[in-house]
Amino acid sequence: MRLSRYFLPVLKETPSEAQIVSHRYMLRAGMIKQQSAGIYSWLPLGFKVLRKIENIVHEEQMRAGHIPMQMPTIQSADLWRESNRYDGYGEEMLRMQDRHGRDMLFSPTAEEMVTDIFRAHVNSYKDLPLTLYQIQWKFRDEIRPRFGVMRGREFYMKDGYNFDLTKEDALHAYNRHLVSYLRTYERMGLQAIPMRADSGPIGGDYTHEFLVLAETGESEVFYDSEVTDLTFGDRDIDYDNVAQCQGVMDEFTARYARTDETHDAEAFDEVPEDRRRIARGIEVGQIFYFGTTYSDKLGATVVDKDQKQVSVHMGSHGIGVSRLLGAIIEASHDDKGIIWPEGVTPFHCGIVNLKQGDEEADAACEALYDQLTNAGLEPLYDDRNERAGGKFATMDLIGLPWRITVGPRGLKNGVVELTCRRTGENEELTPEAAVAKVVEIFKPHHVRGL
Ligand code: P5A
Repeated sequence: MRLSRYFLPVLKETPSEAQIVSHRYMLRAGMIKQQSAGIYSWLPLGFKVLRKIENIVHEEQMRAGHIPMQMPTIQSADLWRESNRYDGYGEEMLRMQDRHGRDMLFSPTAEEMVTDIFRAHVNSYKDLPLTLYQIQWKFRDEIRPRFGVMRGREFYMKDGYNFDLTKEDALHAYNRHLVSYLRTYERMGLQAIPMRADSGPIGGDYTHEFLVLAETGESEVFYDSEVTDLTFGDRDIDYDNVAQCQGVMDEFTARYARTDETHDAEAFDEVPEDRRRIARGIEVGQIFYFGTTYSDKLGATVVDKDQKQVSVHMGSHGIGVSRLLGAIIEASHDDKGIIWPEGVTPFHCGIVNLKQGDEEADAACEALYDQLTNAGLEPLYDDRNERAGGKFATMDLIGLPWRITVGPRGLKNGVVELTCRRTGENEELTPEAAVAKVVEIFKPHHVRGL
């Protein structure tokens, strides 16, 4: 993309309504625009990162054997009356009527609807196990929407639902989700710690939240500092392998890590004092096992091997896709702007032309642009007639992890400059070597299209 042709409405001033850094930078970098409280337009740069995150979530869900689909945002109240959640959900549910006076609602989650699909089409244990998921807009009329996309009213969520014959099978699905979530967050450059949590309006007594540690997080968390040493890394996971998934689950949840809702001061005291931590965290996902709660109420049964009708065991699993943008920025920024991890960066590499209009500099930038593009990367070429300082400030603000700077002086010596946004380190390289290095850096971060 050439910046002169892009739509990147960066703001010079820091918007006064934004209280936390991720919200400030998302507004300043022209990623989002608020349209109503907690409701945002996703401008091109923000939309690009949203799609990158979404694609990683899809890849990891499909790798775990889960099946993508899409359900509507507007649902009938009757389905929610069947599960007894229509009245109980309270003010957070946005309710409306259609022209025939039928009660409708904007889906805050989709346990009921997916169970309705299941009961209409699945009759036999032979069709299990089954996990369906979607990435879809949700609406919750939060009492206090704040911090930009962090607590929105309209937000983008991956929601998945497993259907299993037995509790054991459903607990395997739970573990499988835990494993796939760890891998998902790590690909985004995040450490998200699974913590024992409270199930809230989703129900059930078996649930973990995934928290990214950040001072601006809304949840108070208590944990053994050893949990922060755990990484998922490059493990080869067979998602059908029950023992292997259980092993990862045990390894990651053996140490004390809880949100304030489930905090147990006595148990926490058993953690050695120098490892006890009280901090804040951003909830970027939550997984639930709730057994037959919904399948009993909605009549989602299958015949088992003995031809008996049994309710299926279920769980649901959510990732806050739009919230993740905020979480990533909270975890990765400096005083100049965002620092995108390679896995989610909107463009892979910036190209800054120090002397627009200089024949050689222009030609060198065009060549770099073509070579990076041909290698399957997306460069952002700042081809505007602007001062170098302004170009650097924009690149730093929008957070591209790598930048190639091209100027007549370097070109005389046959070199350009490659700069790492995170460390600030500069390296003089031939244009070919700079391209080769950037291509190499992004090899492990390739996100396939869908
Ligand atoms: C699991 C999927 C559920 O709704 N039903 C389907 C279950 N879980 S949850 O914990 O309530 O939400 C899942 C994740 O969505 C994000 N989230 C939000 N993001 C932005 N703004 C909000 N108002 C908001 N509410 C929830 C969180 O990341 C949460 O973990």
